[in-house]
This record gives sequence, structure tokens and C-alpha cells, in this order.
Amino acid sequence: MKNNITREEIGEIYHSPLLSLIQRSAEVHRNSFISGEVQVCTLLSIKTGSCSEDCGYCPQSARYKTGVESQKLMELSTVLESASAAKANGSTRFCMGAAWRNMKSEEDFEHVLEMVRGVSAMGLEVCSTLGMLTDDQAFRLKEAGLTAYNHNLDTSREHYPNVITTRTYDDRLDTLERVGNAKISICSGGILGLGESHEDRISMLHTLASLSVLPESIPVNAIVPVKGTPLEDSPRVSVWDMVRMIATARIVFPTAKVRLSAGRAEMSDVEQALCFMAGANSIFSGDKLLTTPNGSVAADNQLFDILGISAMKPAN
Ligand code: SAM
Ligand code: DTB
Ligand code: SF4
Repeated sequence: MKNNITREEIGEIYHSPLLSLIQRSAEVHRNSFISGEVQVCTLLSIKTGSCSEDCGYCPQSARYKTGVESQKLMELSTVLESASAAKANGSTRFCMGAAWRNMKSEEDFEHVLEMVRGVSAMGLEVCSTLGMLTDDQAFRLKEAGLTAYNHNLDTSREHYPNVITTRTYDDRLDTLERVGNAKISICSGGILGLGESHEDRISMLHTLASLSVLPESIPVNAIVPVKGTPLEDSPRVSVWDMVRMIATARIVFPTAKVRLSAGRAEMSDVEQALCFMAGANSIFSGDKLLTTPNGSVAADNQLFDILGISAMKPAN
């Protein structure tokens, strides 16, 4: 289903007074979801570092000296142990990330398919983010039981070349199209704090709303500045900007999960609570994102208790 909203309409929502924006997004949220439910997801980096791409924010690019230790594709048993621990900690979605431009090796790909089958058999939703896909890879991932594929637009088409030069915005959109065609749920969002303007954020949401298959989940990341990357000196993203982006995404995509993603570890409980009120209903839990720290399960459980939030059940 396509969303016919215009860029101007998204701009009007985004620029509306913050309190009424939050009130509106909270209402939209309540109409589509049980508002006290949040999807808890765990990330695992199954292949780390030495990436050929030049994404200006990323600690895993081979071009920057960031101190991230490269690791080849993980063993199946290690991945399944990690998925099992994630499940025991209350996660219902397990997301495997790989620092690849794309999957070139058939052997690696088959190994990833085994991981997808194994995690799916545990009754968890399975997500992966492996770079660009071919049609054939998308169909085989679907067949193996993949629930969702994460592939972020990151920012607007206009700002994109200021952040990444080794692949194009259209490459990103092509992969999203392939994911949609294979009937895998699309998980796609962006990062705040890449030096973008408000208009860039609006433009990115409009591109997402124009996809032929709409995203099922939309990660809103705040830049985690990593020493050695071109964006190492990025200032902290204002919580008001996070809330505004989350609320706008909630209104534009009433039935999508809006995921409060990277940057959450730097937010206070009160700031996170505002994001949940504005319509965020998914988080990454666990002490690590892919390579950077991410708070603790205990702290998340405590915050959920305080706010009366419960973990969403898996959809499949
Ligand atoms: N290599 C694949 C790709 O780029 O599609 C998958 C892994 S990549 C690390 C997944 C996403 O992590 C990126 O698209 C970006 O949105 C996010 N990310 C990476 N580094 C980040 C950082 N320092 N702060 C916030 N988000 C980041
Ligand atoms: C997404 O939007 N955020 C996650 C997930 N999708 C793969 C990744 C965040 C990575 C933050 C930097 C790191 O830990 O390496
Ligand atoms: Fe590679 Fe993905 Fe990092 Fe870009 S974001 S450098 S493609 S791992």
C-alpha cells in the first residue's frame, strides 16, 4: 500500500508546535497499537569491520582508524547462542548485521541462510542487515524465514552524497524494492545528526512514504560519534529533534513500528519516556548495538516497570 502524503504535508506535521505534535502522534499511536507495548529487539554483529564503504558515520568502514576489531563471519553456534540469550532476556526480534557492501560469497550467503533458519526456528522474528541484495538473495532469505530486512536511507537524497560516496541513493532504493518484491518486511529509517537540515529529514520521510511497499519498521537513530570517523565531532542530537522526528514518523506511518535506535544509551529515562509518548514502540536492548555500547537490559527493564511498558509478542 502506497502512502499518498505530500512532502508539504509532512513538512506541516514536522514543523507543528511540539506539544500538539506529540499529542497528535500519541493519539495516532493509540489508534493503531496498544500504546504500552514496545517491541524489544536484539542486535548482533555477525561480521564486523573492514567494510569497503565510506559511510561517514560508521566505525566499521575500512577507511577510518576507529579501533574496531574486524571479525569474519561468525559461527552458526555462536549466533544461535546469542539469539537464545536474547530470547531469554525478553527480545522477540533478533537482528543480524554485517559490515558488507553486499554479499559476494555464495558460501557466506548460505551460512547466513542457516543463521536465519536457526533463529526463525526459535520462534523469534528474524531481521538482517547485510548491505545490497540481488533479487535471488532476497527470495532465498524469505524462503529461509527472514521476517524483515533493515536497509536505512539514512538521510535525504540531497544530503546523502555528503555522507556516503561509494554507493548511491538509488542503489539503496533498488534494494528496498527487491526486499518488498520478495515479501520481506522493510525496515528502513535514518540517522539524525549527519549535518542535515530539517528539510532533509522531511525529505527522507517523504521518500519512505513513496516506496511501493511501505516500511514495517522505521529506525530513528541519533548519530553515535565514533573517534576516527569523519563525523567524530558531531554534537549530540537534541532530544527535541528526536521527539519531533519520532512523532512525525508515527503520524506519517500509523501502523509501522518506530524504533528508538542508536543514541538511546545517551538519553535519560525522562527523554526516552518522551520518545515513547511520541510514538516510539521498538528498541534495541542489550549492552551493545553493533560495535558501540547500548545501556543494559536491567536498566531497560527498570524503565519499562516505571512506565508500565510491556514487551510486544512476536508477530509470527
Ligand atoms: N552494511 C550494511 C549497511 O550499511 O546497510 C548493514 C550494517 S550498517 C552498520 C547498519 C546501519 O547502522 C547503517 O545504515 C546506519 O544507519 C547505522 N549506523 C552505523 N553507524 C552508526 C552510528 N555511528 N550512529 C548511528 N547509526 C549508525
Ligand atoms: C539501525 O537503524 N540501527 C542499528 C541497526 N539498524 C542495524 C545499528 C546502529 C549501529 C550504531 C553503531 C554501532 O554500534 O556500530
Ligand atoms: Fe559498511 Fe554498512 Fe558501515 Fe556503511 S554503514 S561502512 S556499508 S558497515
